[in-house]
Amino acid sequence: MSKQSDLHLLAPGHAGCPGCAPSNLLLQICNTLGKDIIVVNATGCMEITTTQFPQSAWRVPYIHSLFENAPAVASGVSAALKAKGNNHTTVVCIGGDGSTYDIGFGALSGLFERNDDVLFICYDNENYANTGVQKSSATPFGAATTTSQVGSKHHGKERARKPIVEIAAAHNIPFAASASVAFQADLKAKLKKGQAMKGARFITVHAPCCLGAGFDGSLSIKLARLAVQTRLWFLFEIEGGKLKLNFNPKVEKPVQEYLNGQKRFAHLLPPLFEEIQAQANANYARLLDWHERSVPAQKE
Ligand SMILES: Cc1ncc(C[n+]2csc(CCOP(=O)(O)OP(=O)(O)O)c2C)c(N)n1
Repeated sequence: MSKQSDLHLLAPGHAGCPGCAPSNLLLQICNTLGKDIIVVNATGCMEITTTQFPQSAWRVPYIHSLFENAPAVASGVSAALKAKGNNHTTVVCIGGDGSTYDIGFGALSGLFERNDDVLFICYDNENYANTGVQKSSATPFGAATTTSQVGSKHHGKERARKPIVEIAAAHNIPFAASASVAFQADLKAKLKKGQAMKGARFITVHAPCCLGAGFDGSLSIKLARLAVQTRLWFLFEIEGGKLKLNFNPKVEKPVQEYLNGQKRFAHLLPPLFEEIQAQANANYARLLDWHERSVPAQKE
């Protein structure tokens, strides 16, 4: 009889850190989308840790490509499937936030503009983990990385993260969404919905990096959940210009509950906590307002 792990489409034994949230996410992606997919993966931890020659953890067809062209390779695979008359296989392009927000963004924007038939998923671990934890444009305000240092004049990253879901949606693609590795039912629903649609679909998933953020891997899911509860990450989807908040963090939970558990925020003092809380509340107000204008019947 086969073991439970034999049924997983991402095999155990890859080289992700113990408790790695992005690795957990890959497993959820593969098991939710099923066997009829082709994965195109940009460089990054999720490529390095799953494909150490001569082994591979992938039990689905898999292509690694560069940051600059992974979305273009996915578009090409999609065009080839169409030419062969295959309209059932889902082309899934996976990249980290460095790949998605920064290094591969030009090709991704092109994919969106052409509305190519690809489900793009970003594992947002909020840094360039694979090269030693440099900041990306998804790194949150105030976080220390090797390129957003802390000293007498600097207090970590000086700018807020890019609103990548809104930037994706501004390309007028059919589906752009934000999910979290800790909210599995919501994530699964978004993956299934994205898979069932045609055209360019985008989902970014918060999957905090225990190595880069400085916390014990056993806390990955707890911290990912706290990010959503403290308004530092949101679960929402945008379709046809309308936004739906999938989880409403109505009761304000102090941002410190999330920040305190992580070394990258250990230097923060009260004025910066207040600034981060103000940013969190402003983002919540902005998204809630968009939600209420989009879905009036759901207004409470
Ligand atoms: C064009 C280019 N720039 C930089 C690199 C070096 N590099 C390799 S992995 C990596 C980090 C990528 O970060 P991200 O996409 O967030 O994935 P993660 O490592 O966090 O999994 C970088 C900068 C590269 N390989 N190619």
